[in-house]
Amino acid sequence: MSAAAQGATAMVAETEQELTDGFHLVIDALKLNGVKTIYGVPGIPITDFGRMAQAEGIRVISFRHEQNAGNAAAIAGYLTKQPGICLTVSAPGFLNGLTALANATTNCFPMILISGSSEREIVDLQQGDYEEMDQLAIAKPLCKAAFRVLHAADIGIAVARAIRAAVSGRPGGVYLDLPAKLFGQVMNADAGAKSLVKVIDAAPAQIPAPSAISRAVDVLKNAKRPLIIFGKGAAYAQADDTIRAFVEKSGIPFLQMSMAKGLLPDTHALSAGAARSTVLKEADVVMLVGARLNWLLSHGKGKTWGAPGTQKFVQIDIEPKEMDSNVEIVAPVVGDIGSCMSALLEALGGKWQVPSPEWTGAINKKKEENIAKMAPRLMNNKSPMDFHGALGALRTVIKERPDAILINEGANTLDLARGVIDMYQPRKRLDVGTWGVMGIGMGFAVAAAIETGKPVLAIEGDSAFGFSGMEVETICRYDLPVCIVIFNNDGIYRGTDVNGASNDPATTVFVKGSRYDKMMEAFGGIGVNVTTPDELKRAVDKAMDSGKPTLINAVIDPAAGSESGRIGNLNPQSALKKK
Ligand code: ADP
Ligand code: TPW
Ligand code: MG
Repeated sequence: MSAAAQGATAMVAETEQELTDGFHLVIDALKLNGVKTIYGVPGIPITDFGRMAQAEGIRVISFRHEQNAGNAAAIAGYLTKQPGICLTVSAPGFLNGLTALANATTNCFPMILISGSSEREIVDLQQGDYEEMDQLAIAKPLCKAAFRVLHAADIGIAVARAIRAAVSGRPGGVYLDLPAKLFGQVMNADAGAKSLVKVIDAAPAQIPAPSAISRAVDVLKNAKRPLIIFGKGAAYAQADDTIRAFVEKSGIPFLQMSMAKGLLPDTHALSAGAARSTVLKEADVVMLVGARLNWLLSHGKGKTWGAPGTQKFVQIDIEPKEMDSNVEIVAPVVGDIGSCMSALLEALGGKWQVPSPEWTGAINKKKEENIAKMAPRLMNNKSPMDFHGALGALRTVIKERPDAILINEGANTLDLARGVIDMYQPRKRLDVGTWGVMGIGMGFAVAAAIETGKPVLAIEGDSAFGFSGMEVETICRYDLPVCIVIFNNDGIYRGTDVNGASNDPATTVFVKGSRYDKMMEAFGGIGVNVTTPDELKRAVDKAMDSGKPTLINAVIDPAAGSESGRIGNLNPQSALKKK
């Protein structure tokens, strides 16, 4: 056959075959890998993508700002161990989503940020395209992996790589760059279907070395005053039963980092939460389980801890580079927490020696003292409320509704709620995490409601809420069972600052007597203003019984908080004062 005849045959074949395009290949690749929900904001070039995904049965949750969509995807990843998907437009939308991607990576939450991007040829020659930006280059240092797809035939492989990168090893954020042209590329539908990859065993178990296990057991066995610290990695791992069995069999007291609270009930007999400073100072062996020795644990040294050389650290983590990051780890155990804790549990065997009664006795005494000291503060019914009075009411709410998801951000509102509100079930407390970032509130609330179907209680500082507050419309639009309580103290930390230099307000204060509840009413949700703990409790109960979107403006004494909550010592000024 002549070349011309061959060409003609090919053309006939082409017109007869079924075609697919970039849009559908991305949707099919996500569906094939179990993606049920996409969080995003529409616009060029992904508006049709959202519509088509919706038509293909994926739930597409549209937000008012990409950062909130990104935070929603990130926490969906944390809750489900599947990468949460965030979808944005190019340049500015991408950048809005990037903060959430970086935050997800920092917190070890698996997520994939998918952004449309402009014409490569124009972007690379910097000729001024619509929303021009070299997004791939910008995303790279802020996530675990970043990929760009130029050919429709590569979409299947790209999505597979993105999923593996997000969930395997230490989980984190992945960026997937999809140029506008890709969506419109067509190819043979059969070949397209064959190009898709269903990822097998995306996060393979990582079994610890037997020698590492016996080394750790030796150290634990010889401890007089052992302590376990669980971090959010342990909660993420979903090895709840194994973890509980290990704690109860070993009898070792434990602390739970903020988002690990509830992995075991905070009221568990071995919880040393109410004796935190005592156990950190006095333990002779500390086993970290999915918790980094970062600033949240004073880097494992200094006055929070015992004298240098008096404490040994065992660490369980999936990331080998985490070992010795701040202090020497005498028994590193690298592997996934489920596998490591099972191996440790098995190795305990009969040769285990329960911590001395002096150690557990001393902890219990301290716990009782601290709990007794706190009790009257939590029962005060002052109006305007102080933090403790209001939190006393919310503490009871969670006790009565342990399966509700609690979201928490702010300064005083965060630090005090973390201490006061006991958690009873794993992965029920979601908060500002490793960076202490404000703005996670409404994104987390939306995803928590959607991914779990459980009622959500978001306890928000008035400043913290402002970072994502517009999403109350999203909560109303999707009619989600979210109850937001704003701790309204007229500002950041306190509402009492005065600017002595001009007529401008002080930098930390807001409009006095604001009524955030009216924001909710504007979108058809329920708004309530409360001034006493009793009113607060009643309003929250009603909201959670009804499942209706509700915002409660809880009036807090503007003078009740302290600067930076519990971390005022990190202010540069406080170092100057000390000198
Ligand atoms: P926290 O802030 O609660 O102290 P961090 O975020 O500092 O917790 O630490 C979480 C740690 O858990 C990270 O070092 C991460 O590598 C680790 N991690 C996450 N998932 C797993 C897992 N499945 N198995 C083992 N380690 C994990
Ligand atoms: C993205 C700095 C830490 S806490 C906080 C800010 C602005 C708000 C505290 O006020 P709030 O709480 O929420 O009213 P309360 O109860 O003490 O009055 N920008 C980002 N992240 C952080 N952490 C900040 C700024 C900050
Ligand atoms: Mg405030």
